[in-house]
Amino acid sequence: MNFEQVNALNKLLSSQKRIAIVPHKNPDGDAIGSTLALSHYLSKKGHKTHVLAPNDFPKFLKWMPGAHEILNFERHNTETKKYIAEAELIFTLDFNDFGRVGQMAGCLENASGDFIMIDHHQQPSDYALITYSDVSMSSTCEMVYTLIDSLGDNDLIDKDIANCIYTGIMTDTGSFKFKATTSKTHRVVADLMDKGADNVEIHQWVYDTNSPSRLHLLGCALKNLVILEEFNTAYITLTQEELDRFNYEKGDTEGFVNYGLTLDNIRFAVIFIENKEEGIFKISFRSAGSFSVNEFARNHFDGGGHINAAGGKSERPLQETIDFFVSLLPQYKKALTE
Ligand SMILES: [Mn+2]
Repeated sequence: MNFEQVNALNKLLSSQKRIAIVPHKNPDGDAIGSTLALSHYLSKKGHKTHVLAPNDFPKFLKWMPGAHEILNFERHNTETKKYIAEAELIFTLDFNDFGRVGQMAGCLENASGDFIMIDHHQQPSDYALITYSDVSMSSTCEMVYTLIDSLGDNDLIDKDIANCIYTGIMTDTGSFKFKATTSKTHRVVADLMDKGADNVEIHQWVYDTNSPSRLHLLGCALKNLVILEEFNTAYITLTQEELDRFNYEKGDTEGFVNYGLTLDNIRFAVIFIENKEEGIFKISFRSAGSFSVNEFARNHFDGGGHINAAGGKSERPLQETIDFFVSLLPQYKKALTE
């Protein structure tokens, strides 16, 4: 955060405010962790806050302090709309475009409160009074830590806030191994541990609570893995029928895409997951090195994200989607194999 932003934010927060805090649709550990951490912090400062999510989030994040008070637009539609309409400040976290909140977009577009964006994705839209955007950050959670610290409130970070922030940093960095993990990230994490973050337990609560059917679904996904050696690329498909067969629950496919990258020489990993209800294939892209999956997703699959992690979608049937995807690879051969 720069000096002007800190000043502007301090001014906005100098009197008690009614504050809405919004993560992106299908919120992950960073989205839930950052919104809850910010909510706990702002309510400690005397504000009235609420986290309002576009839809539900995975079970493995429900242990987080405050998770059960989150309202979701799909299930608590009237309450959510009302709260956002009446909010004086609206923080949007871990996304930078109203296209990322699904059906909730209209609600945000019509809101009269001032927006504050905190986000680490590329190419932020211009909707906020304060845009705190930093693509070099490991996670939005690390940015929330930095924000609290910049406002001179490091002492207000308690165990609950530390646990929320730790979770988002851990999940967004692949447990501290992705490129955006800096020495500063580790210093932040060290401070969070000093403040009581349950580092060992958080890892277990998030990663070691698999159901047998999720592991079987993973088995199915790995069986479907296709390797395109020529392009150092691997992709996985999962159809709705397969998801149903293994009692798919929200969050079950989290992380599956990364298995492709664990193969020697594979630099580009993709997973295509059918969503019959929406009539689309949701796609996750991951890369190792300088190949930008953000650009790839933006250019061809109506999506975006970061250099090494992005998402997108396809409205074509599976085989057409795959054929189209494979047809794109020759033009990227140099970037994928050099
Ligand atoms: Mn994030």
